[in-house]
Amino acid sequence: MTARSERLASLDAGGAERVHERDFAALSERLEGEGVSAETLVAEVQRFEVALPSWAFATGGTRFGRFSGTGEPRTLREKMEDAALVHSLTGAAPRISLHIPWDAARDMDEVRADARRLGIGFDAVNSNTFQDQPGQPLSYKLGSFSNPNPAIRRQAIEHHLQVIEVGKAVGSKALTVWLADGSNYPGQMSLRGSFERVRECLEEVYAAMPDDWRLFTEHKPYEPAFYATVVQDWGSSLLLAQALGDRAQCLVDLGHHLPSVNVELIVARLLGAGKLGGFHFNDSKYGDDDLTAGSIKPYVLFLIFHELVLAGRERLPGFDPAYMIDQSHNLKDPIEALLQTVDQLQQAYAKACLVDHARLAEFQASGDVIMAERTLKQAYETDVRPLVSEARRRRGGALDPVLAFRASGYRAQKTVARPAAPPGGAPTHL
Ligand code: RM4
Ligand code: MN
Ligand code: MN
Repeated sequence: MTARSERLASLDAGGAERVHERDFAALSERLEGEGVSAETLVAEVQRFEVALPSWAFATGGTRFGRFSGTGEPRTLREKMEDAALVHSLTGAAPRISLHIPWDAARDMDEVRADARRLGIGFDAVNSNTFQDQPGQPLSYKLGSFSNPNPAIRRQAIEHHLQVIEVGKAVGSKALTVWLADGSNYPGQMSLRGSFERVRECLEEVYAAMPDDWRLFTEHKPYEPAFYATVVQDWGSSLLLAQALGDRAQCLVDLGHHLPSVNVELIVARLLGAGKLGGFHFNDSKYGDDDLTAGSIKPYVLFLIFHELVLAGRERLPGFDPAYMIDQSHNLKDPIEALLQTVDQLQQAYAKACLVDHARLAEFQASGDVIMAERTLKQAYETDVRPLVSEARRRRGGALDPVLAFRASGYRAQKTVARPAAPPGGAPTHL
């Protein structure tokens, strides 16, 4: 633990508040000295919101194994309870993103009533043609939208139409499509034909969406396809979004890039094209590792937010990114990992808000490389934790959500209330 959180942990609630207030006052004074209003920044951080993935509340796994924790949610209602808790502690995660059919429910009225009672809403709905479901007539083993068999493509389209119906029922405003389609060996699949078929199917899905919805296409370089993935990169994703129309945009999952790819540059390109739809936040060292956002490359996360804050301040046409988390919690308590993630995102966002854009533009124009870089570092190296804690507090959240969660006894209580699901019974992130 850092000194600050150690201090907060060792104090009673009143003591922690006092330490926080002192830290916040000191930071505010420092910022005011630099001509920055702490109040304005707190208000900006208070407006930051991110959606929680329903599939991240149970322990994830790898193809080698899964080591589940206790008290994990077994039903959509239980996942929504956990989501509501994350929102109450952070004040920044008011919506859950559903994955169909993992979250398919018989009674949508009940789902809506649960959400109302818990005070949460619904974000983008996600389709799934990367697995075969029990009783499904045709297999996606060799692709869904890209499959040369029209009956398989039809089945995949029908699935997406059902996902849209679920989304309509809960009040979603977007559909995220990630396809596992691809091939493992040269010659297995027509490289051009497969892409054309994906585009054609997506056109039909796009046409079926309500007018106020957006469609997000999500690229990924490899896995499960190990030779050629149909929507493998942001270029493919952009081609699709451009072919579909104004309400189709690209979703950037931070882990869906090969090592050393410049993700903030991709974000800038998509922003420039008016096609940046949103994010799946996570972090990675090697591939689609789905680790906690900011855990491996916090500076990259900041640089991405810098592009976003800049685009927002410049009022770039069509700028309305959907912020979502996509993580797999194999080792950490899923709720703790999500609390940590939201905090990391709030910090990266707050730091990006601190960048002096006017000075940066001057240094860029005069070719002062060092001072331009220092302008970014100046913001990045500011300890914004008191500011983020204050924003959380004003939205009814906790100063330190992870510590508050541990003190609450929630997991122990759920361990009793939610005995382990039978094997294969609990849908989860793979
Ligand atoms: C994929 C991709 C999708 C997510 C699935 C579970 O790798 O990131 O967004 O829906 O995992
Ligand atoms: Mn994703
Ligand atoms: Mn992924």
